Amino acid sequence: MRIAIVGLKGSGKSTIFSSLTGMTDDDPHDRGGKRIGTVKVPDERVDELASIHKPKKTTYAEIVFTDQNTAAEPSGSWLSPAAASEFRAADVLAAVLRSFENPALPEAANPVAEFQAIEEEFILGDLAQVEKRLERIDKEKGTGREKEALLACHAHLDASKPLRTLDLSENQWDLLRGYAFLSQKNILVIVNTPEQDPKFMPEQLAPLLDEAGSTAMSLCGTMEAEIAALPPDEQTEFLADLGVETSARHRFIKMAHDALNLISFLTGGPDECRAWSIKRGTKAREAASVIHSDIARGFIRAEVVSFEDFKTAGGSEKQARAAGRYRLEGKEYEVQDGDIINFRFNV
Ligand SMILES: Nc1nc2c(ncn2[C@@H]2O[C@H](COP(=O)(O)OP(=O)(O)OP(=O)(O)O)[C@@H](O)[C@H]2O)c(=O)[nH]1
Ligand SMILES: [Mg+2]
Repeated sequence: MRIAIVGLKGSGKSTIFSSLTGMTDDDPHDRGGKRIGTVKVPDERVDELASIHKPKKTTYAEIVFTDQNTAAEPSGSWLSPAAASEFRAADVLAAVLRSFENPALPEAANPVAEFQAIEEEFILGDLAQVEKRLERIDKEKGTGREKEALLACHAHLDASKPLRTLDLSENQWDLLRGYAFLSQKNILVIVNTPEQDPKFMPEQLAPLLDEAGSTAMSLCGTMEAEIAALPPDEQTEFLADLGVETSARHRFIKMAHDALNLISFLTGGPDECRAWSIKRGTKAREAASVIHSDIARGFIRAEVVSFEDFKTAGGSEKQARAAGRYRLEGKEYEVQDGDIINFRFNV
């Protein structure tokens, strides 16, 4: 899953990026100054599966964070065309709101106003895109259904609402997929707090988040970036001083999984044991496409055993089979958290 860090200038995006990835400023940036950091999603089931199969490779589900370098932008805008196209490519956005005083900035901290400003920019950008398309759409044939969906988007955006709260059918969203609207993406909020009050959460934010279909956590970027750069065994003590139980990364992963309704399915064998993140409710064929589009295209059946059943059968495929724990499921099967799946396909 790709998560783009967004937020106004100087809100602490790069600091938050470091606290989540453990990377420091000295780590390499790409040519545009953008940084990319990959973190593993810890999963005990993958560990157990690997201890049984002893595979050549063990792979956890991953989150890839990106941080744009606003300073490298001639315009200095946090939402330059280059940044916007990076954000469009992300699955989810993480918005950093400044609630510490930054001496380099004229404005006092106002995290609520920052959230509103970010939403507004996304809504206006999407609105412009929709209007531009609507101006031309009548010249093309066979675009009736797309136009209908775009008009619904237009009315929603025109009322200053983000597209993620618009109720369209799955088919309609499919027609609009190519636009990669920014206000349609799930947005997770990180309140970047001052050192004196690391758990600060502005009260007025809750109703706005509710309305926007979003969730927030507080995180003191500067302190947690320092902690994240320490060896793991030294981190616990410093986190306890901050009054938090687990690292920024763990807390963020937990929030993302809860807010986005993510689950994992597993694949295991002598070559590789691996976890894959999907949304709850994903059907078997779509889950297969997360591994490879060929497996989805040539999908025949999913051979499924739950992790619990597999464990109960002594972690032995043979015993689990003998006990009738393996099921053959079709493409419409709704994958469950912890399913161990072997896809049968034909291409
Ligand atoms: N007190 C305090 N300062 C912070 C915190 N997070 C970031 N800062 C400071 O705020 C300043 C800006 O932080 P950055 O992480 O560079 O902010 P940014 O959003 O990446 O900035 P641009 O990329 O220029 O938009 C730096 O001086 C940080 O040290 C925090 O949690 N508390
Ligand atoms: Mg930055």
